[in-house]
Amino acid sequence: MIHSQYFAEKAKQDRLLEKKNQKSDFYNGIFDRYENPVLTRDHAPIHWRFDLNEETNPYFMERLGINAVMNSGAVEMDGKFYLVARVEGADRKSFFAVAESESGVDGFRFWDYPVRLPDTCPEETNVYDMRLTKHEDGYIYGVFCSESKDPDNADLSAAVAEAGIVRTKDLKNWERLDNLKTLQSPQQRNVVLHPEFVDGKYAFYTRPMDGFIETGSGGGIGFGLCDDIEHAVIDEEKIISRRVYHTLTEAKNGAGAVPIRGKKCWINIAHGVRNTAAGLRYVLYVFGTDLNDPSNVIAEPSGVFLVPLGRERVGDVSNVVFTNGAIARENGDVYIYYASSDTRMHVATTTIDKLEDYLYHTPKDPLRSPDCVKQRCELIDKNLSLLKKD
Ligand code: BGC
Ligand code: BMA
Repeated sequence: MIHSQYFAEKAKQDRLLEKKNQKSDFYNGIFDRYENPVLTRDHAPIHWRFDLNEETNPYFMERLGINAVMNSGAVEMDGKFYLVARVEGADRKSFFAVAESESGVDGFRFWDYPVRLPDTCPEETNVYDMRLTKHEDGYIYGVFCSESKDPDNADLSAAVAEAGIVRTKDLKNWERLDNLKTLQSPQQRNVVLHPEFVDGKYAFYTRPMDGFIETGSGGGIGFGLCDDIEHAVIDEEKIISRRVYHTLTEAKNGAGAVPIRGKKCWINIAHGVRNTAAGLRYVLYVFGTDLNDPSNVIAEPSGVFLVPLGRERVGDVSNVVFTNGAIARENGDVYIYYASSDTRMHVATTTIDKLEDYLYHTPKDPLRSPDCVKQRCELIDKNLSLLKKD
């Protein structure tokens, strides 16, 4: 017998899943935010969490809780929006699960089962943050962080982060390939596969790091090529978006969503991290690279693109926004999926034209307060003389 409480919980969840989402009154002209998150722990199917049988679960207790739904890869297939979310169980282990929606801003529903990733690395303990790349070779690749305990370090928390690689055509059957090897860097997180061949090779954005948390000598977002995607090895990583003192990338930065092909450049939405008394603060920033050479940064607007605001500021890891997926449609509309505070998923919408206007017409960071004031006064001068004329 199904426990009667199931029907009450199911009705509550159906109301949540049917809730329409609307643009909020936030305005910056660059993107729109929405009132509600698009995926939360409350979106996780009830049959993932509870034993529905009254005999074996008389109190209708949650047996395998879900703690958070965050950092999701995103892809469009046959006109529908798909997220491969990082779902974190009550046991702190993350796994991947597909949720689909018709509108891209509401109605996301998880499939009945999570992704059953081929289990090829016995030492792998946790997996998270998958980037989905629709590659011109015809596959959808998933590149994610594969984390294992560091066997050579006595510290219980010491871990090793590598980039795992899977591929699929339908988000249902996943083939696992070798983890990425980067000869210059012992650890990798935030690795992204570029959607097109570059010089006939597979191109990856990397994030060289010396240790598990500290990037150490790792100077920023790297770029490297490899011949064989089934046994991917990158000999050389070139740093394309650097960490810079007293900017939003000072502590570390990493590639985020798979770059979007614009009219003038590749649009890269990445994250930057700075250290504060309250811990690491993660924000999003955007840069543009050459359409013919994605390792060459040609547009670098100053400052943050999207920061945690209001309710987004608080969660399991507060003061964090993180993106690892965006969808650009044929008509130029862009849906940026971002998580707040390692807890829930949101969407921001914009267009390729707006992103390129932002990239090319936002002034560059002059890097020093006096120069920033000069830059702002130029804007004020221009505006005040226009206001006087009118
Ligand atoms: C967590 C990630 C986090 C990373 C670095 C991992 O163990 O699962 O969410 O980004 O550590 O702090
Ligand atoms: C990491 C990322 C994310 C996470 C962030 C903040 O380094 O890989 O998984 O959102 O830290 O905790």
